[in-house]
Formats: sequence, structure tokens, C-alpha cells
Amino acid sequence: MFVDYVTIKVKAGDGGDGVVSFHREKFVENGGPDGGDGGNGGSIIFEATDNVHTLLDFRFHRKFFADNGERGSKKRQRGKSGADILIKVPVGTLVRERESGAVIADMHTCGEKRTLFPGGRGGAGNARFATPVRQAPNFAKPGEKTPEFQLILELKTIADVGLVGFPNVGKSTLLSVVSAAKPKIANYHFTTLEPNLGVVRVDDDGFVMADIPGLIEGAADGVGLGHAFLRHVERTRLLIHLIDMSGSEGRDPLEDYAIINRELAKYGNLAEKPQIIAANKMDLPDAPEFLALFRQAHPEIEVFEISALNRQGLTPLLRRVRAMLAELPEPEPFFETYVMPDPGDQGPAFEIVKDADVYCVSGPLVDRLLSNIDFYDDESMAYFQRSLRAMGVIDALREQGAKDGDTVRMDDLEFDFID
Ligand SMILES: Nc1nc2c(ncn2[C@@H]2O[C@H](COP(=O)(O)OP(=O)(O)OP(=O)(O)O)[C@@H](O)[C@H]2O)c(=O)[nH]1
Ligand SMILES: [Mg+2]
Repeated sequence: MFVDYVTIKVKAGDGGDGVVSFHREKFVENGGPDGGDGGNGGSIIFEATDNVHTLLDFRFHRKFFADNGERGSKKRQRGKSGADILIKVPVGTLVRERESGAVIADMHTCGEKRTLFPGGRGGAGNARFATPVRQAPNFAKPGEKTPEFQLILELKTIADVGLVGFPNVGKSTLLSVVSAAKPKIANYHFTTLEPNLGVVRVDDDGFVMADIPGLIEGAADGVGLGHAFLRHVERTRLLIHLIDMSGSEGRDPLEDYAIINRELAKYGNLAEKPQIIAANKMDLPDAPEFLALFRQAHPEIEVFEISALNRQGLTPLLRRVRAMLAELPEPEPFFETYVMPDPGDQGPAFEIVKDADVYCVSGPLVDRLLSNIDFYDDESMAYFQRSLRAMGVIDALREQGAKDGDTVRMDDLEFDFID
């Protein structure tokens, strides 16, 4: 079964907490702080591979939670880090955030590995906070917590050329005679149920051709199979629009041509993609007559006459494809629009807004600092104050006019400004 759209959940591991501990030994009364750091959480890493061609595996395995880092322990022992999880996806898979649909990553290059969800950093143990003036720090930092994400994985095949046309017009036959691909071919509609890719060689050059299930009227609105598969020609640079010019099924090739173009226009920008028209089944008796009608109706369009079955007329078609591809730009990867909610990466680190007489300080850096402080512990508070100074918050408050004794608010905490 071919699957090209799934939803999964991922979560990188939380960082392990740092611990508070003091060295103890017989006959040594006040040993120094020796609380170790927490281990880092495991990361979620994505890899694009060409060993798999579908997202089927994710039907059965939807939850990927990396291990948390372990707590530090005494004797400055660092907690064990959580193991990473490697998620292999077929080349061309888009990773989106489910709710917003924003693109987190376009895994378009085979072998490419990306750490999309880094594990939380382990918190520092109290041993790290020892200074000559603070020999017995009584606090440690908790590990960094990581959020859970709901993702959409969507496979958008990467090929240079896409074959489009009604069912049974000979798309798979064409792919099978110009490449080593062996798609199923049969005289009924919807023989092809999943995209097939083939590498086409022409004059020492090569390109990748994708064959998708046939389209019918209404395909762009979900009729037949076409809609679900149009995403696989979305990133091709060029379409070969294949027409059964023999009208072998009692259909009118002119009408077929118009219907397919209408469907392409309804699906995003597919109608703007450069198209090459190939008239297939030219070996059949009625074909020349239909072709004449087609040419009459569309004198401006260049039509390549072929018989995929008899392998006739293929070279001029392929050469034209090759020449056009040489002129067309490489497909652009999707813009990665999603912004990770990593406090460190977003906007200014902090912001000061004056609310009546109160200076309100907010922002990701401040949030992170607040979550790491134990407000009942003097040393932790001293550390907090030093950090505010180091982050430039104190200077900024002074610049905004804060004087000794003014009130400063952070989250639900209020305290006096002391310069
Ligand atoms: N006479 C003749 N028959 C052809 C030609 N090309 C394909 N056929 C026949 O047309 C039928 C359909 O061919 P396929 O290649 O399976 O068509 P398709 O467009 O891939 O069809 P779907 O996968 O159902 O969309 C088969 O019986 C082919 O043998 C041709 O050039 N001439
Ligand atoms: Mg087919």
C-alpha cells in the first residue's frame, strides 16, 4: 500500500536535572559541592533516504518520544544522556507542524540528516555554581523541558518530469519504454495506483520521470485517484501531457485535453507548469484523423506523435524534454516557514514595558531564567540578580528611568529595583 500523508507525534527528551550534593567523606566535615549536571535529552533526527518510497511505516508507528536525560548525581557525575531517535523518511518528504501547516523541513536531499527537535539540555549541578565567595551553593538547575509536536509528513515526490493524462492513455507504457522502470500496464482504468519513477537516458543526459495515476474530470476536487497524487507532480519542472489520440475508448481527445488542463488549473499552480503535448497510440487507425482535428483547433501547440507501444516517435519527444529541462530552473525546496518555539531564537531576549509606576520585564530569556530559580533560596536569588545584570536587564531598566526603590515586575514576581 502506498501512503503519502501521515500524522505523527514527536518529542525530544527533556534534559535531566542538575543536583545539589556535597562531598562527604569520613573525617571531612564540610566537603565542597559535588552535584553533577543532568544529561541531555535525546534528539529527534530526520534522515531522507531513497530506500523507502512511501510513508506506510508511519501508519503503524506514530509516536516518537526520545528518552529524557537522567539526573546528575553526587561526585559531579553527569546524568546519562537520552538516546536520539532517527526517523527515516523518503526523499521529498515535507515535515509540517500540524496545526499551522507551516513547513518545518523539506527533506529533499538523499542522505541529508537534520536534527529538527533537539533534546533539552541537562541542568547544571550545584558544583558548577561554586565560586570563591559562594562555597556551598545550595541550588542546581532543572533540565530543559521540551514540547511535544504533532506533525504532518507529506511525501511530494521529486522528479524532473511528470506524466499526466486520463486513465489508460499509456502513461505507464511510456515510462516503461523510456526507462528501466517496470510499472504495471493493463487495459483498464486506474491500473497505476501509486507514482512510479524512472530514470530516462537521452544523449548522455538523464532525467527522472514520474508516472502518476490517471486523472479524470473532477480530479482536483477529489474525484477518482488523481487528486491525492497531484502532489507528486507539484515539484516536477515540466509535464508531459499524454493524450490517447486514437480516441480508443470512444472519448474525444480534444475534450480530454481541455478537461485535464482544467483540473491542473484547479490544483494550485500546475497549469502554469510548462507542458509538452504527446499524442499517443498513433499506431491506431483513427489517430491521424483526430490529430488533424486537434491541430486545427490548436495550431499554436507543438504535438509529438508517438506510439509508446511500438516505441515510435520517442526520441524527438525525449530530446525536447531534455532541451526544455536545460532551460528550466531546478525546483526550489519548500520555504521552511515554521519558527521553533525556542526561547533563545525568538525576537529580543527581553522587553521592558512601563505599567503606571511598575516596570514590567518579559521575554524568553527572562522566562527561562525565572524557571530556573528557587526564590526561597538566597543564593539562587543572588544568582538571579547577577544574571539579570549580565543579560543587560539592569542597565536597560536604568536607561528607562528606574530608580532605587521602584517596582519591577517579572511574571508574577515583584521586587524593588536596586541599582
Ligand atoms: N495501440 C496502442 N496501445 C497502447 C499504446 N500505449 C499504451 N497502450 C495500451 O493502453 C493500455 C493502457 O496503458 P497504460 O500504460 O497502463 O495506461 P496508463 O495511462 O498508465 O493507465 P492508468 O494507469 O490506468 O492511468 C494498455 O493496454 C496499453 O498496452 C500505444 O501507443 N498504442
Ligand atoms: Mg498507469
